[in-house]
Amino acid sequence: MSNISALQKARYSYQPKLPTVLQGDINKITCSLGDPTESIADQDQVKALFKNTYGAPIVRFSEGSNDFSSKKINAGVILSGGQAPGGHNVIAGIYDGLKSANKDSKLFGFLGGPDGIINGKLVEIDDKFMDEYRNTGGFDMIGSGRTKLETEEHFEKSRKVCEANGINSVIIIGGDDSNTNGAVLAEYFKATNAGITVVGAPKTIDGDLKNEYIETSFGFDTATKTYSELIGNIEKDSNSAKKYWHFIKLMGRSASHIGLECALQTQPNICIISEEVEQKQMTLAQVVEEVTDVVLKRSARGLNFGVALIPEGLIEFIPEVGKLISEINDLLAHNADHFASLASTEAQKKWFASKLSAETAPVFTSLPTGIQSQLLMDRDPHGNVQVSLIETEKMIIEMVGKRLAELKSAGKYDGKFSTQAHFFGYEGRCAFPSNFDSDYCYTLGYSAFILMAQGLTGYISNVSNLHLPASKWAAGGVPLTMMMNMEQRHGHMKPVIKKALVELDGAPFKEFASKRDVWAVETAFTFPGAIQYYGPDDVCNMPTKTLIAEKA
Ligand code: FBP
Repeated sequence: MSNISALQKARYSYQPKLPTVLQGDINKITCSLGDPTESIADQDQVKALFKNTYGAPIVRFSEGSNDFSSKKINAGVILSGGQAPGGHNVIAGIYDGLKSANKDSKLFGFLGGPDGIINGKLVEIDDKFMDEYRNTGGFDMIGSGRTKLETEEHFEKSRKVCEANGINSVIIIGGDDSNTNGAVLAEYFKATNAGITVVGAPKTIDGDLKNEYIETSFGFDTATKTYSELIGNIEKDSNSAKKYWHFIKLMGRSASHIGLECALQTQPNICIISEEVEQKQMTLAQVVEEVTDVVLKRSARGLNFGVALIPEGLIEFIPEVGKLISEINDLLAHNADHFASLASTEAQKKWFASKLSAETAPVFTSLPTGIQSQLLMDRDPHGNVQVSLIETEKMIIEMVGKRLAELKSAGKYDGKFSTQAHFFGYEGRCAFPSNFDSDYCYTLGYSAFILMAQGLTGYISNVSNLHLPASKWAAGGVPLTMMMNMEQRHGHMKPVIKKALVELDGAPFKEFASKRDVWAVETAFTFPGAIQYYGPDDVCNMPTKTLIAEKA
């Protein structure tokens, strides 16, 4: 029996839409170069670190001519970090561009993420292999990984692997950290005359790799539509049974873009935005009080049910908990062996409680014990707390429940608070890419090929005007150094691509803020339903509400 679904079969033959400028003969495209560029901040320091790649111009594609057909390019592609719908289509776009320019060019896939280029694990991609993954979700075609490609040893090993396989271009499909590393690798290859170029593509469901030039990272569209379908279904259930408060934690690591987009799509009673919590310097008790207040107001109307969205990264944005986490990080970094030698979680917690400052120790002890343990778990390879493993939704439920119990015994509340906790994250990362992500990713890949065929390095593939139909999109490349500033990482100042958090004066947040008080007390749920791949444009080809609001 075949393991290919009817939808998968149908999606194999979906032809992603390209902007008009990329629709014709690939040998009739020209790269127009703009003026030299600067980094967004800390220009002198960034320039000093990227002596060979700093200041490159923005590139736009237009009709013209090129010599791509005379070039034999061997490229290697890496999928880096968490899965995001559309990654396979970036590879398809690179593959089709490369083969249509010159049939003798080759595309290799590095296996298992950055480890593949470091350890020489790669596979050549041919028509048959590629066709099995067109328009499908997941990163299973070549796998992904979270190894940080950042040391000179990594770069040297990568150079040798590329040389041994005749690879002269590397494409890194990743988020802000992976593209930062891509920029450093590009600089290294240029400084050492390795003759290998590096181009990036903006990936992450979190939506936090965006700026003036990158309108959205790929995967955000499909992931938020998937979560919104699920949230809408839960809202329908909640409003049918009228007996549960559903607390839904949503992925997105630090930024609350996913929560905000899902709130705009589903109009829940509560959606906490971490960036607002931080800006208002709210304590955990205040966050709990705000949630409790909505529960009380609905209860007063006889509505003992509702839906609350909680961003995955919330706890890091509550200033007092953020301080606690950074103290824990420091203690872990400097006492790793001692920490590991402690026999039980209880002993570890006790040790921490005795080492924390007078300011953060009470915050630690006030947290539910489960959360205390989760805060001490292993960090990811980038040193981040693994927020996907911290059950913030259960913490809020527990603390709101406690507060309501106090109010009940004081005779100030007589409602019911029955709860369900959910976490939506992994459900959305490998969904079949929406038409938007299928088209966007294919265009990103096709553009990445053009950048490398042009011999450009240290660039990220760039597609803009994404609120318009695909035919009207503009495509080109933006130098990675342009998006950089200096930030403190692990005690050292490092050049990094600036992460985009939710802007509280931005149009999507303002739209949400203008409506949330009504959504809080009334039952104004909306039900987006499943992603549609075939049908009218307004059903199957709409970008996110975030993108539409930002471009309005
Ligand atoms: P990227 O930044 O690599 O795209 O990954 C994002 C993400 O999905 C976050 O939303 C989430 O916190 C994290 O990955 C989960 O990581 P893991 O896959 O290692 O559990």
